[in-house]
Amino acid sequence: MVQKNPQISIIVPTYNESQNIVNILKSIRENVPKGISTQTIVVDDNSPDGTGKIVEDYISNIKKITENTIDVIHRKAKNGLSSAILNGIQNAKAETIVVMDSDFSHPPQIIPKMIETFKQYQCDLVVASRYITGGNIQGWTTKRKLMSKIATIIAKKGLDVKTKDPMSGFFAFKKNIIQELNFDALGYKFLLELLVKTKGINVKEIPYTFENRQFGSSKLDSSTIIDYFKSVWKLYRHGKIQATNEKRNSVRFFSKAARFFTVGASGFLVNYLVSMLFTAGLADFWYIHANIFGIMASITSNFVLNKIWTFEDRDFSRKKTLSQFGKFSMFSSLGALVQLGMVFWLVDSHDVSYPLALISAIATAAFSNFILNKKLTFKEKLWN
Ligand SMILES: Nc1nc2c(ncn2[C@@H]2O[C@H](COP(=O)(O)OP(=O)(O)O)[C@@H](O)[C@H]2O)c(=O)[nH]1
Ligand SMILES: [Mg+2]
Repeated sequence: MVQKNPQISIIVPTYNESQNIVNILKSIRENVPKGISTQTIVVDDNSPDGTGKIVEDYISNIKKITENTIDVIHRKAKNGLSSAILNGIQNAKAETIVVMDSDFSHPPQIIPKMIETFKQYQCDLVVASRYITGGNIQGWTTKRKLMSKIATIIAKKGLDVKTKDPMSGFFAFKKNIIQELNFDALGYKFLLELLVKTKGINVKEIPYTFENRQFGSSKLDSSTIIDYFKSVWKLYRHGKIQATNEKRNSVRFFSKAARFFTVGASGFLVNYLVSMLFTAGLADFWYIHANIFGIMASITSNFVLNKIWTFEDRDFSRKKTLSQFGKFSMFSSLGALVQLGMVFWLVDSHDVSYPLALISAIATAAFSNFILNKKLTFKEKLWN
């Protein structure tokens, strides 16, 4: 007989949850509406307190109900909550996946409401939310509440996430929305990565009260917090890259050219200020010497701004940066020569007025400098 896939897969990651796991499995079973088939997947990271074994024993002792199965994934070591969730997802057979903690902070009574919400709103993702009307947190210290709030604000502002509780660990989604996505699964916050990496999905939040655990202890520690910042940074970069990829090549080309010219203009100012400073301010240099400092300062500031802003290259490893700076300075000097030569040639042999000759020469030198630096200094393709 061919086994039909369950309707819902429920992923329950555990690390040292020996006092909670059996009760939560029972409670999940009791709360899922009758007639809905489930696959509960416990993902245990070789808990020293024997959680994995407890689940195995529980599975072999309970009466088998084919509509409600329990699987357990034993991982070798504590590899983090997000990656445990991802592992669970990879083993989920159902189209609808619920993710929840095993310590009763996420009340299983909400699961039927999640199922109802999918039906009612035809949505792709249901988030059980602490931060919408009707939602609440009980039993957390003020410090922990504050940490959660700050992390939420960082996520919402920094990553432009609209969901009110993007840090929720209690959510459900349709499997098809994660097709073709690659997850870093770093740290604690799988939902946040899901929200950032999916596009145009229909998200619905439903309120619930998070209650701090009665048994066992929290696994959140300083490394979790560091992982959080790492993952926000990664997701931020991800968003940036996506946004640039979406723009048409021509738009990107000209916006970079515009940045390059803006930097060039700022170089004039740096050049002027530094030259003045060395003749009249800091020191009393001969004006030609002062101007050499001015030129050097402007080439350096132009280089740094173009590297960081125009070409968005944040790799400051010493060898690479020095070689880029060498090329950049060379092209800048070359540009100056081209400019001089062209002005001379236009004014002298073609009777072009000096202002017009100067503008054409500056434009030509700046544009060729842009092309040379794009291709050879920052090693970008010309047209993207
Ligand atoms: N498999 C696995 N589960 C984890 C890991 N870290 C936390 N968990 C589980 O994830 C859930 C939430 O963790 P918890 O310590 O309660 O975090 P808190 O509620 O934010 O204090 C619990 O069910 C934990 O057992 C991990 O590294 N691996
Ligand atoms: Mg907890």
